[in-house]
Amino acid sequence: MSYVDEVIAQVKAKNAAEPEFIQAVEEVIESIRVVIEADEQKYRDLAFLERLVEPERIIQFRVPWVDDNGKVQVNRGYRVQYNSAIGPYKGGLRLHPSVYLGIIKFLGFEQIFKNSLTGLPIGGGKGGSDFDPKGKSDNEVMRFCQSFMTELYRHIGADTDVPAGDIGVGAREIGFLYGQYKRITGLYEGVLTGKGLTYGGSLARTQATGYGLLYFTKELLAVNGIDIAGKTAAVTGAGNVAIYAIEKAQQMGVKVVTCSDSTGWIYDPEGIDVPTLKQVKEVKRARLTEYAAARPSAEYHEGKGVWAIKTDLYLPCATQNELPLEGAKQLVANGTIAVCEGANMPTTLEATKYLQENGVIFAPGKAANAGGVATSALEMSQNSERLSWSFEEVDSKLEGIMKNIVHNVVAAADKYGMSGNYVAGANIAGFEKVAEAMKAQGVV
Ligand code: NDP
Ligand code: 2IT
Repeated sequence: MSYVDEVIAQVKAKNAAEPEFIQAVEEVIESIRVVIEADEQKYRDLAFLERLVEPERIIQFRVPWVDDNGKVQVNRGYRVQYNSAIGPYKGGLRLHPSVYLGIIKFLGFEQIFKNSLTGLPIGGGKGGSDFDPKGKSDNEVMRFCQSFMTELYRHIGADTDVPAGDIGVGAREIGFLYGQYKRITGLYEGVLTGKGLTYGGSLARTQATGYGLLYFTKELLAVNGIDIAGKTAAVTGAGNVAIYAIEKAQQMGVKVVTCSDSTGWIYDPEGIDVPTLKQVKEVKRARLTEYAAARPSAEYHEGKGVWAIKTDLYLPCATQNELPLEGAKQLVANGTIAVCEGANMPTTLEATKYLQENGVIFAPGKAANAGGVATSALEMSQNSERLSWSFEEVDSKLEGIMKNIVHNVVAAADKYGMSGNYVAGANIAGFEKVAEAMKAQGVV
């Protein structure tokens, strides 16, 4: 059996109860097969892939907190410190009832290559909890965050591991987490990113993932001879990534007609109204039914199925495996030009393959959504030098980083004879830097 196949079989056997993790590893390892097989014996001798797929450290802990009725609740907290070859661990915290170790491992593994693609010195990590912020009061969220940090603080630091937001973690949660870290350690340092602007946050970090997705998509379309202006788009999700993807798309002359949340989706043929969406999701933390109630032009549909709407671009920005094969078939039938992932791994492996085989330009999340973590790294730089840059400065650096990623991804795919396969291009380009650093640092 080839070395690559051996390692994939081992990963499946050792992590059988973690399908998302297996999916993420299989996608990456399959696409770097060409690189490994060009020098197989060396990689085998170094047990290189076995080391790559094994997190440097997994921390799991109890998170007890008291709800508003005085009842004690217990959640499970995680931080997976995956790979520190090119910098301190960096990656978000996710609060969602679906969180278990396999989700955090898949996200941490993806983060290694994404962070490498940014060109900035950040390693891969991820954390979170099965706590559900929905329906909780601000005080309950605060008590949970304080308890979570009361364990996490001993494992993180501005030069060791720097968490940030992800699903269910935005400015409110980062504020509570930061306050508790500072209270326990006495350190006023850049230990978290996505902080508020009054205490060390960076301008443009809130917008960065969504804006970055559009800078990336525009450049990738341009490489393919297509102008983004005048196109129509479907976006899924209605959170941080989706909202700012829609905002930037509209600034680029793209008409976005959909968004979705965990209960249903909106079709608004006049174009999503961003101020209304922000009011419903950022201020009121309400359901999209409230968006439909406020917009006569909008239709609300229960459940999933945004892919039913015919648009030029499809930008999934909600969660993993939201786009199944059935959806991909519909997108191909609709004549969709490109699918660029704002979320992490929103497209199943079968759906990805179907889109690629049917001529749809497909950009994986680890390249297309890297703008968030890239801007987090810019926040770390500003914290280190104790300065803050203007919105324009951060935003123009972000745009430059995203364009650079496009060109590196395209070049890596070309170099290995897989032109147009941006999944392979992203995985190879991300892997090369990490591999070189790991080799240089010996067996650790
Ligand atoms: P938010 O919590 O702000 O928003 C998530 C959105 O997706 C919400 O609209 C939510 O619905 C919906 N959603 C979440 N889980 C599900 C589910 N299981 N089924 C259906 N819908 C769901 O998170 P973000 O916008 O920050 O994150 C979205 C995606 O982007 C994630 O995959 C995340 O990992 C990824 N990402 C985030 C980055 C960031 O900087 N924040 C950076 C790079 C990637 P509801 O409103 O009902 O909760
Ligand atoms: O998936 C991601 O890249 C994020 N949630 C952002 C991580 C970060 O450290 O900003």
